[in-house]
Order: sequence, then C-alpha cells, then structure tokens
Amino acid sequence: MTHSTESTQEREAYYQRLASHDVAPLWTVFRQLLTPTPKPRAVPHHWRWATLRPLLDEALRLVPIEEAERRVLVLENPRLKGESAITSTLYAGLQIIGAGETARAHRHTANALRFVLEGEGAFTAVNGERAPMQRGDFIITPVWTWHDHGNQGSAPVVWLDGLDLPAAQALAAIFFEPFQEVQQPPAVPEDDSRWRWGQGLRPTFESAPGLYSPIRRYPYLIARESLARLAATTKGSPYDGIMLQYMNPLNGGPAMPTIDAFLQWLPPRASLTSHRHTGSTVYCAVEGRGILEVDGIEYQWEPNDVMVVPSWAPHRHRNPHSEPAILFSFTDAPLLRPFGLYREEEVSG
Ligand code: GTQ
Repeated sequence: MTHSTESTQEREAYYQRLASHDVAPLWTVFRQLLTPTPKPRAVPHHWRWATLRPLLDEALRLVPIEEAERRVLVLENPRLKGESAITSTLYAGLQIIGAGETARAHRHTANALRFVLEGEGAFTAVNGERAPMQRGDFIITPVWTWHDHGNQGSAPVVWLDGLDLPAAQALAAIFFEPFQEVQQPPAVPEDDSRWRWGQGLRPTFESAPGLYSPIRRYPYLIARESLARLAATTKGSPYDGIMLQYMNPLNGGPAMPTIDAFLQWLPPRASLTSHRHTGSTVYCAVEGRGILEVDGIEYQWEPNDVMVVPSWAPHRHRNPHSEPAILFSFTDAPLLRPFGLYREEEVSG
C-alpha cells in the first residue's frame, strides 16, 4: 500500500509540530540507533612520529610553558575534529617539556597516563611523589590526584598522554583545580609507591587507595625484561602475542578504573590472528617495526608512531622483520566490562 501525497505532507507537518514541542518520532531514527553491531564515530588512523616530532619542536619554540597549561599536540580523530578526542571515549596527545621547564601543578577528575617517548631528566609528581621519567616508563595520574611535570635535564622530554577525558565529559563529571603553587613540594622519596606496593610485598601498617593502583610508575626496564623472558618460552595470545597488563596489584585489575594499559611483544616473523572487540584502543610503537591491519587497511608503524583502533574494528598484528617488535597500548575496556558491554570475537579471513 502506498501513501497519498496528502498523507506524506500531513506527516511532514506533524513532524515539524513535534519538533516545536521538543519531541521526535522514534520510528524515523530507530535503525540508526539500534544498529546490529557498533558503529563508532571514530575511524582508524595512524600518526607518524616523523611528522609530529618537528611540530612539537615548533610548539616548544612558539609557546612559552607559562601560556600553556600543558604544551600538548592533541591527536584528533579525523572524524572528531575539534572535539579533542581520539575516540568518543579516549583522549591522546603528545606533550613536550623543555629543559628547565615546569608544567604547573593541577588536578582533574579525568584519569591520565603517561608513556615516555624521548629525553632524560624529567619527572611527574603525583600527590607529592616524584616519578622519574625514562623512555618507555608508564606513569599514572589517576582521578583527582595532584600532578605536575618538571624537566631537570638539558634537552626536551616528550611523552604520550592518554586520558578518559571524552568519557568523563560525556558523563558531565569534569572537575578541575589548579594547585596553589606552581610545583608540589616533594612529600615522600622518589618512586616511594613502587617500593611500598610494587614488589609483591604489602606494607601491613597502611591502606592503599581503593580506586586505582597504588603504584605511580611502572619502569620500562622491568616490563621489557619480563616480555623478553616470556618470549623465550611462549607464543602468548593468538591475537596479541606476548602481552602484559600494567596491573593494580591490589585486585589484579587495570591500573586505573577507566583505562587498561599494556605492553606487548610481537616475535620476529609473527603473523597474528584477526579479532575485534568493543572498546577502543590506542597503540604507541616502542621498538622495532610492524604492521597493524585495521578494517583491511595496513598501517606500517615505526617507533613512537601512534595508531587508533575504534570499537569493533577487525584488526591484526604482524611483524615481518627479524627483530622483535614492541607496542604500548591503552583501552577503555574497563568502562564496558561492568555493564555487560564487552564483547570479543575472532575474525576469520
Ligand atoms: O599533563 O596534566 O594531554 O591535564 C591533557 C590534560 C595532559 C597533564 C594532557 C592534562 C595533561
């Protein structure tokens, strides 16, 4: 049965009247809302270090740290321009801090991680504890913890920032507060939390923060050594190779409530199996070279390149070279799991 022109016109007029009352007909959008599978707004993308590194030097030259709360180039998803987002839940950026500079102390409700890419002599101070920053170190500044960065070295230091900012924004739960001074005075010895909580030992006389890992810094040296030793005896996961989680030692879960982070090793000549899962992932290459195939597109990566895999996009890892390849990654999967929204499946072909 076809509808008369008259009834079509009547409907249009009705829809317009509905809009004027701030209501809308569900039946015109139902299929866009309830898609059979996730349709993320974010697209896969690859940012090359070779392109971005010179742009960071320009930021260093052009923008004094006093004028920028943080000197960061935000990695914006090409489909989310202007939203300061790499996916609809995650934020990523490259931060540069010059020799002698301080990125002033503040706190916010967005959880943040740092993965150090270049330079020596910087630190991140978290609630009065300084964590030295060396290449490959993973450092957390969880929800509402005070943090500032300083560079006591003689050259710039660069790291990857990962935050749950878009998710916190969507939940309308962003709070921000500047510290009363530029820098937090050290309240405990350097790396204190690692000696208290990071050695498989627990101080019996104190309690740890409940929401996130009590460890501030996970050194690259240790994570890499663990990977290398595991690689000698195991192939690891068919999808991820040998992968280690930056674990909250108190509960075996992710280091922060909203973001899980990993270091993974792709053995020489590895060609892993394709899979997909809900939750989005940001990868940062650390050592070697490899290929990340996402939705049938090959991204050939080199150290310090950043790539993003949106929710449900089929992806697979390859390392066609004779050296091992190492990737850092973080994901918003912890935001999905408690609500039954995490799904994962192999993709054949
Ligand atoms: O270093 O505290 O990339 O507050 C974005 C927001 C870094 C930081 C970012 C921040 C920071």
